Amino acid sequence: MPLFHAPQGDLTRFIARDPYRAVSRIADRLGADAFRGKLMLGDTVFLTGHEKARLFYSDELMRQGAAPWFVKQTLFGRGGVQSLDGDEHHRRKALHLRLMTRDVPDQLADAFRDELARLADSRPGRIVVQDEMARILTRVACKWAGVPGSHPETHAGMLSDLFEHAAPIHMSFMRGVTARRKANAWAGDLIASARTGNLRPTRGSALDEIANYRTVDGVPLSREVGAVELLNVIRPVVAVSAFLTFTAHALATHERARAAAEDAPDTLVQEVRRTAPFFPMLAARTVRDIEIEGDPVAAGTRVVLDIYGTNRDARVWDDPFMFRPSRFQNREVGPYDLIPQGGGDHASGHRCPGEWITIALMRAFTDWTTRIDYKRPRQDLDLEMGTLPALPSSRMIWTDLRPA
Ligand code: MYR
Repeated sequence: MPLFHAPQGDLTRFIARDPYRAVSRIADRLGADAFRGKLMLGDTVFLTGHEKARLFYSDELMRQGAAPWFVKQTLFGRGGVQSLDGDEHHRRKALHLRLMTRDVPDQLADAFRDELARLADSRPGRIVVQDEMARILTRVACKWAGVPGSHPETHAGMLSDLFEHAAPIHMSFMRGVTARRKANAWAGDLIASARTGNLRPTRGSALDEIANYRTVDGVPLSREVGAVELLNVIRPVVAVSAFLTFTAHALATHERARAAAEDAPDTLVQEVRRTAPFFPMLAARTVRDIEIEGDPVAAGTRVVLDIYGTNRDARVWDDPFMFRPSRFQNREVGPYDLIPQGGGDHASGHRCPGEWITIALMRAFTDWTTRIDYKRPRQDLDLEMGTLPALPSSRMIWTDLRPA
């Protein structure tokens, strides 16, 4: 049977208004987990659910030329690992995996725990969780990446703008574009200084490894691509602040979250990752003419995978719209079931190499919340579903923070 066509015509505005729920809403209406539609005037196949996630990560799809134009101007920049395929992707991905795995998640979590303890000891009268965590994580990420300077947190706003204003759905998109220009200049200077010897980053740090990296052709990365890759290491750590804000939001809105923070913190971390409106969807292109549901799809067609909807696939998750950390107790999670940071394999595919770092930082934050006292003044807890990421309106305000 041919793929259904979305009835709405070009879906760009529909998706821009409700980026997390639009694809699964159409899929539900059509009763299908794959359908055709137009996106930014181009023919597109939309996929949702764990079975179609498996297809999305097959070798019939590639990333080159798939990312929408705007993420190159903001979130990802140009020429980084996200846009590569084949041998150079493999080599660049191995670099990122080297930088982000082994004992790195634990190291970062330890540094983060120290910072959180200091924050509680300073007994701040009021914090905005999103902004405070972005500052702390910028400090942690820059130190670990070998970036010199005693106050790296001054870059937190610039780094946050890269992911908070990544898409042209609001006027504030220009903040994302400006941040990319400034961040590339900042990181490009660091790469250049590490190469000339003006800076001597710790051996094996991200700055050292990226400055000295050689492509499959044996040449160094250009200054701009080096900057993009250094930012690809630092920015996602700062972006974990959004997951921490979603954790604070869950604690404010679900009794089950508060119980799990005490008794089974790992399950809370996973349920927040499953439910948080963090990254809405991913894009790829077909490598060759293929068939989806028996319907021919031409080579080069854009294919979009719905992350938000896949994490709520009722064939995988009971009561998928319920917030229930206990669903993760004694549960094996398949590579396409829970994909807030991409699916499939970390080494060979495009799954985020920072996933373990995210989990370790969220776990440290969750534990910390059980050892502090704080008040939550009246505030607007609604998630702003029309923004990316869809943070709570208040960004989570806490007052009277102190050790318990
Ligand atoms: C990272 O820094 O790589 C992770 C940041 C995640 C931010 C999530 C929100 C931005 C999504 C905008 C792009 C949408 C692409 C279809």
